[in-house]
Amino acid sequence: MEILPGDLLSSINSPADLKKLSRTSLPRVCDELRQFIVDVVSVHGGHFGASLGVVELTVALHYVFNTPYDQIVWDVGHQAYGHKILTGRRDNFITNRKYKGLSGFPKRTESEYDTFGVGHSSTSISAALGMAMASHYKGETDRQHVAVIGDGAMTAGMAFEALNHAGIEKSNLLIVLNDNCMSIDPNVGALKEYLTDITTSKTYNKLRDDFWKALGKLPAKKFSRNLVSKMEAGLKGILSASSNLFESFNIRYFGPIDGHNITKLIDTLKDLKEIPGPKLLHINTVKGKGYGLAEKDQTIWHAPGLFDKITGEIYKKKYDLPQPPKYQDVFGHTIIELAEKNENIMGVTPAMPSGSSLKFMMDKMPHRAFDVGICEQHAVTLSAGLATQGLRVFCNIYSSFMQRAYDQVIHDVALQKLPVIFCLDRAGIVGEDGPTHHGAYDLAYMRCIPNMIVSAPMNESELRNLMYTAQLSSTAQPFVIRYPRGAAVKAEWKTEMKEITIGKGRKLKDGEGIAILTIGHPGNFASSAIREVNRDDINPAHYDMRFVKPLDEDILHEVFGKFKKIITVEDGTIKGGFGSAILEFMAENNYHAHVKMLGIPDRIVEHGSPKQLYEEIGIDENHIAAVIRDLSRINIDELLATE
Ligand SMILES: Cc1ncc(C[n+]2csc(CCOP(=O)(O)OP(=O)(O)O)c2C)c(N)n1
Repeated sequence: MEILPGDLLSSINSPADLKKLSRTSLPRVCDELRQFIVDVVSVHGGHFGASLGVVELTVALHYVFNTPYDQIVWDVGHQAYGHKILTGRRDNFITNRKYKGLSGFPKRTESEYDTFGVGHSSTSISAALGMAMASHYKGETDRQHVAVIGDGAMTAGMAFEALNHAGIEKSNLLIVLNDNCMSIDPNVGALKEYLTDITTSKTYNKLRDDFWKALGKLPAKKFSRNLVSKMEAGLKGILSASSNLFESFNIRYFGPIDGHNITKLIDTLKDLKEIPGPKLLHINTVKGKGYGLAEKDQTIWHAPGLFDKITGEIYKKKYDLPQPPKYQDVFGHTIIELAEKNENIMGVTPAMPSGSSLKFMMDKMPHRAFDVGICEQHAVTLSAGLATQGLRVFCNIYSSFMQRAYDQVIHDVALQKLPVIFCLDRAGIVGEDGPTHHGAYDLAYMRCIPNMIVSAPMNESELRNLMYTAQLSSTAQPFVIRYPRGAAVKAEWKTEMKEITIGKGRKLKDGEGIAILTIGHPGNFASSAIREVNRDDINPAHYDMRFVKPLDEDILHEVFGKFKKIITVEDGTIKGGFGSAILEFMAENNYHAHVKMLGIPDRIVEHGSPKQLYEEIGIDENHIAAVIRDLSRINIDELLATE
């Protein structure tokens, strides 16, 4: 079905076209843009509510600023669909997040309007400040730099590090704080309360309106630093002590204004363009604006999947037989089961209660499970602090977001050998979110840390057993359990939990000629491949290693003693990952075998469906089967003689 943009939107191929339109036609542009996002996302998928919420802001920014000379940095970038559509990518937008299509996030190689690659949150102020300082240094005093950051992303330490610096720089930086009171789940923390206070303070809002009225009476040229400072001083003097966090960073605070009032936005942005130096505009918006259901249930409509745009029915595949649960749900239910028996258990998530399913425990045991905001570093050190007091914390962080807390993992947890349990969700290939979100590196970056146990379950009962083992008081070490996005393996997931000996793998199948060593969920791809090649009388052995650290040396001595052809399979980076660990073992023990390593190659893997990407990198069933067949034909003695 062809999706046609409205008349005005179809005439906009770049911001220059947008600027040709009269101000009075902009509300219609906003309507058409919103409709186009609804039309495309309902059929092709993607993030939803966030882009709807910034339609007016997007139009206003491109109308007022001279993009791409003026630079806009979108934080996270999941809200930048309108920006993509207005900047020459409208007709291609149906390829958004698809294999070889547009990225779901701004990306420098995709467009000159995408000033900075994003996906992980809270980088926009630092990046825009860097750009602004570069312009200042080069004497480009007319150049503007805008960071658009949500109230959720604002909770991260990195955003505050950037504010702290921005306040002493003279460069042209405008921070637009898009306050919709939501992260993916409802935003949390004192900052949220603070922003709500400002927004609802009657005294403040009256003063602010008077201030803006006064500004409106002045010709634009008169907006000298001095004049505005004087006027602000009057305003600030009357404000309560709690009301100017940003001012205390030496950043001028403006707002809050209605982020859906396009006229007001344009007037305000125009005014702010005339004011040099760092400043922050606080706007209030509604996530999902214009699509009733998305306004109402903002978490579900953050990224709802495909839906019927008329009825709002979110399509769910229907099956006759019960289906395997998601790994995240197995985690979410299992932690409650464990916590019911072990009163020391706590749960921590940095802003992903729904995504990690820790929400189940937060609802049931609100004093023992916490969302701490988009603050991975804090989440890790907080867990370490709790662990010093004898508590067993399951700190659930997406694998790629954990990259941000690497120092905390080493410095605060591993060095002190604190028994924090890291559940790394979305490990491996995540699919449509692409390279910023693939959990490619965790096996490599965790296994090089002393004191760390690093494991990956091949299915849901293994996940439960690992979780059970990790919380036992005899396990007095940091413990990583990494598992992928999406469905586990068996519908009957609620198996009785059993202790697993740490560092012990499983021989799934004996065989001849070739041994396949796997870690985690891709073991299932290998099992299917083995069934496939069995038809040709090829009979490889299969070991699910379970642990990358410590490695099961008994199994490995058996394998290297018996087999000269070995295949390793992982859904992590080959360099430094599981396969590398096997090679290290081989070298350290003077074995000599041909080892073929399958996993994520040493290049950036782009976005696409997990199936497409597994095929591309060659860890899908068919490719593993092909590698087994190839290897089975090789004369190993000749090969090893040449290696
Ligand atoms: C470092 C990091 N942690 C977590 C996420 C997951 N994430 C994506 S969007 C989002 C919420 C962002 O909220 P906000 O900045 O307020 O934007 P909104 O979606 O409300 O427009 C989160 C937690 C992320 N992208 N990066």
